[in-house]
Amino acid sequence: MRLSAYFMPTLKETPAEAEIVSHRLMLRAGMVRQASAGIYSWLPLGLRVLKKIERIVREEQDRAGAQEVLMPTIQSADLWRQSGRYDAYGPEMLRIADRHGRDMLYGPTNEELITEIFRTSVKSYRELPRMLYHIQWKFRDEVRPRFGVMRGREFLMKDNYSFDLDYEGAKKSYNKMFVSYLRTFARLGLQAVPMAADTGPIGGDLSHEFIILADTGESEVFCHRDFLDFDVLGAEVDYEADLEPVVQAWTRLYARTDDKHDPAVFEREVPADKRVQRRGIEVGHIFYFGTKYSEPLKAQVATPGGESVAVHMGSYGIGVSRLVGAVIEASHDKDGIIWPEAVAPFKVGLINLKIAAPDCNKAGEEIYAKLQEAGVEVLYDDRDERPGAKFAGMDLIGLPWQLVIGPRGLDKGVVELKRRAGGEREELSLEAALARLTG
Ligand code: 5CA
Repeated sequence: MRLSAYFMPTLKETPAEAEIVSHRLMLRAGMVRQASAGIYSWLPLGLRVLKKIERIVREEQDRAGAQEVLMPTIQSADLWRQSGRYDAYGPEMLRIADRHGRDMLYGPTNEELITEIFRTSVKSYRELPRMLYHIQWKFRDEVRPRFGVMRGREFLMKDNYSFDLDYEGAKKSYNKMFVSYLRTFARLGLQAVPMAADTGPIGGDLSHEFIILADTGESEVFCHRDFLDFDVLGAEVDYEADLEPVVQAWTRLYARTDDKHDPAVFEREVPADKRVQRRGIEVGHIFYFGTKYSEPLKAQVATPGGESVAVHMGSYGIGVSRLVGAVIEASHDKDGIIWPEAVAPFKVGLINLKIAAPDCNKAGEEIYAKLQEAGVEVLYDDRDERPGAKFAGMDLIGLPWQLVIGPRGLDKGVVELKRRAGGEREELSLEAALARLTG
């Protein structure tokens, strides 16, 4: 993509309304525009990141054996009346009437609808287990939408729902999601800590929030260092195997947010050299809720003995749009965003310092073409602008690599390669630079 033709309306000034760094940087980098409170339009640069996150989330759901569906944003109120949540949900739910005066709503979540789909389709234990997920926009009329896409009113969520014959089965599904979440966040370049969460009236110990660590995160996190040292992606995962020992190994380690942190327990359970205190952001939530929806909505299957029983369910959410902000909170510096390679909108920013000079122009076009041929996602700054503005702009949007072509380097036969994350610069031949970026 040529920057001269790219729709990326960056801002020079820091927008006054943005309270946190990710919100400021997303606005300044031209990733999103606020449409109304807590509701955003995604511009090309932001949308590329959202799509990359979505793709990784999808791949890991598929890998764990979940199947993708797509449910609508608008739902009928009827099912929510049956589950009892139409009244319970309160003013967070956006209620709409259609032209016939029928009560509709913009879905804040999809337990009811997926349970209905399941109820009318599955009759026997033989068809279990099942995990069905979708990636869809939700609406929650939050009292105080803030922090940009981190707490929006309209936001993109991956929600998965598991269906099993009994608690033991549901626990297996839960464990699969637990492990797949660790993999998902690691692939996004994030450090995630699973944190036991309230299960409410259902009880049990099957609810975890996944908190990613970011110095600017909303909540204080206390945890065991082993959470951070474990190489999640290095470990082979067999989703058909018994994952209970893996999940046990993680859940017995201490991890609490400040509201549940007990210093005495922390000191008793975690050796001094393993104690970590950081800040974090909730990006995922997994939850076993048994027959809470299958009972009232009558989602039953026949057991091997011929008896009819309500299925045991769980739901598993990831805040896909929140993650865009969360990644920035976890990875930025004073100059701008530092994208982990897996979610970067482009891998390379190609900076041409002197577009007007014929040799620079020729070299720029050549490198741009070669990178594209090699399938490298590259944003080519081919504008006639001051070098300072080009460098600052590239640092702001945070692409992992910057490749700089200038007249002085070309005379010596070299280009400069800069890694955004550490700031290291290296002069090398064009061939060597290409080999590095395409390798
Ligand atoms: N149905 C269950 C899980 S499938 C559910 O809705 N869980 S949740 O309420 O915890 O939401 C799942 C995830 O969505 C959260 O972990 C968070 O990452 C994201 N999320 C929730 N509310 C918002 C919001 N207002 N803005 C952005 N992301 C949100």
